Amino acid sequence: MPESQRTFAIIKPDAVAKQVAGQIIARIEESGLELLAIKRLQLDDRLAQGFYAVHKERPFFGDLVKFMTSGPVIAMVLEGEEAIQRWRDLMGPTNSNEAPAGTLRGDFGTDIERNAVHGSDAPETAKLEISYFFNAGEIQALVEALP
Ligand code: 3AN
Repeated sequence: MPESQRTFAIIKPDAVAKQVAGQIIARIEESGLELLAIKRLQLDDRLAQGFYAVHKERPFFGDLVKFMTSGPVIAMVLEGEEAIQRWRDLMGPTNSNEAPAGTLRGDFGTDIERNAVHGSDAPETAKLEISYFFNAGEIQALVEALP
C-alpha cells in the first residue's frame, strides 16, 4: 500500500502579493492533498538564509534571500499518498518561464526566481523543512500526543 507522506510548501512573496494564495490553496484541495497546517509569516534574513543554506555558495543566494524576505509568505504542511511528488507535479518545473500552463509555476510565477511556490524535494528535506517552520503542536491533533 502506498505510504502517506508529508511535505512542506511555501506560497512565495510574489504569489501572496498577487493575491493568488487562495487559488493555489484551492488547487491543493482539488488535488486531494490535505492541508495539515498553514501560517502566514514574514521571513527575516536569518530565517531565509537558514532555510536556503544548501544554496549559500550559489551566485543567486543573495537575490533569493532578498526576494523571499520582500513580503509575507504562507507556509504549509501537506499530507497524502506520495505527497512530495504530487506537490512537485502541481508546482511544475523550477523556472516559471519553462513551466507549462496548468502548473502553479506556469500559471502564477514569472521567472526562475519569482516562481510562486516552494516544495520539498525528498522525505529528509521535507522533515527538516517542516520542523524549521512548525512545531509538533501546530501540526498534529493533540490526541496523537497522548500516551
Ligand atoms: P526547486 O525549488 O524547484 O526545488 P532549487 O532547489 O533548485 O529548485 O532552487 C531553490 C530556489 O532557488 C528556486 N525555487 C528558485 O527560486 C531559486 N533559484 C534556483 N536557481 C536559480 C537561478 N539560477 N537564479 C535565481 N534563482 C534561482
